[in-house]
Amino acid sequence: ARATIGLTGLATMGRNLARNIARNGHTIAVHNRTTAKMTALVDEFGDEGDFVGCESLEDLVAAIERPRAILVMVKAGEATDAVVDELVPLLDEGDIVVDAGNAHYRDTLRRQEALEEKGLHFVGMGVSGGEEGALHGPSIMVGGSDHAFEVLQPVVESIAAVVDGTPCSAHIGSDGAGHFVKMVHNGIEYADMQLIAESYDLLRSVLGLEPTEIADVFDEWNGGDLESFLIEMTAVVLRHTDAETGKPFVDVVRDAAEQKGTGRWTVQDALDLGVPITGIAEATFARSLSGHTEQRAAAREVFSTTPESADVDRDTFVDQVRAALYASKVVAYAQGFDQIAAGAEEHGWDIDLGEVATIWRGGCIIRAQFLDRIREAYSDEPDLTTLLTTPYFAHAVTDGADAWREVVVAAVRGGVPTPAFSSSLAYFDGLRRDRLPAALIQALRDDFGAHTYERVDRDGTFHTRWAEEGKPEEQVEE
Ligand code: 2AM
Repeated sequence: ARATIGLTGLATMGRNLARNIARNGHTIAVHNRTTAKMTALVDEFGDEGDFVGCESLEDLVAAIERPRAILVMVKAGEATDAVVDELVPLLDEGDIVVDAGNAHYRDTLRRQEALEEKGLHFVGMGVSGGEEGALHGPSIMVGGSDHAFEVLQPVVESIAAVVDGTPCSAHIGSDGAGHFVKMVHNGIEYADMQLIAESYDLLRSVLGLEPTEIADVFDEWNGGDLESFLIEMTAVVLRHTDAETGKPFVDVVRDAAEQKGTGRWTVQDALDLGVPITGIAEATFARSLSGHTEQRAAAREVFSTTPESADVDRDTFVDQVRAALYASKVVAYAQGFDQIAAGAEEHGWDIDLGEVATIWRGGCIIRAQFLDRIREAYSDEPDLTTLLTTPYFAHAVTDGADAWREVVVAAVRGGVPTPAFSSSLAYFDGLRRDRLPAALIQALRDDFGAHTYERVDRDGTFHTRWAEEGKPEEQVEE
């Protein structure tokens, strides 16, 4: 046995991770169900590092030093279970099986429990950054035992992206914590992209700008607080011309957004936890709406509209959209971090939220300057109630509030749908309101369902029996 680590499943992500590991000086044993993919990797990239090609899982297991660490990079779901089941009888106590795919964290919880019973360690490793990240340095969220993390740490830290000398990898917590945080990361990515898409739509529909002009706006934004991978990429995509037609690329792409499911998982989980992640939820629903092409065609026929461009000053409006985008982004992240905090509480994970922000600064799709501000906020105050009220973000939201309203008004008036902008503003207004109409909802619930209510002026739980014929109204304490 001479390999430090093993990996089975050499599709694009697996192959790139294996190359990244080898390039960083670790001897890696590689295996794939279809052997040709393994030999192709070794033939093509063998000179990048020290690969041990293995034709069977038995060979793979035999090639790795103990305690063994084996990355499983097969399709999420049944394939992962099948491979784990095949591996388990070949392993020895203390060995570590790592699922570095996009598993649902509940599957990770289940698998961890099953392997723990057999004296093995199961790690759910969230890897963000797509194919490029996997090869050049992803953001890595590890969920598993301390022992497993200690064994994996040298490899994980050497392959992760690095920002300011700090690797973008961390031991998030036990069992499903890594995949959970990766899930919320993807949810935030949905919100980020939806906010960018709404900004683009407003600049195009309200101001009548061309995609290349909007690309210039995004480039400019990328020089400020909004600096991030996604803003930068938006400029690149908007400037791109379709080779076939010569049209702006964005105009030849069918406008039905797809999803692999992590946004949906995030929303489902937030509903269970009772955390209002309105930005992520609206982003997910906006993708669903775009995909309902038959309903859209039917609605277009009956309610045909062309969004009206408004008579607004270009520079003023561009800056208002920037402020609205930033304020809405602050809300989306505050909500996402709330969900992580709630998940940690629910599952008993000791998650360091500042560390989560730190390891998202590089490698992953939502990498951004902005995350440094979140990191600072949590290092100043680890038990923060909401990111919104920390000085830096409070300032951004308060400063941008007027612009935010102007943009939402312009959108509503012009018939440009901005669900993420609007719902984020509603969330902000909801949080800061002195009295919410929830009081009326409680009163109604007590009226029709005897669900009881509390009073503002004294403790206790009450129910009001409303006056009936011959009987006066009566409040009873429950
Ligand atoms: P393959 O090359 O033999 O198809 C992505 O599909 C990766 O997961 C591929 O490496 C694929 O192997 C592997 N994979 C999918 N289902 C699998 C299974 N049931 N057992 C083993 N590997 C599987």
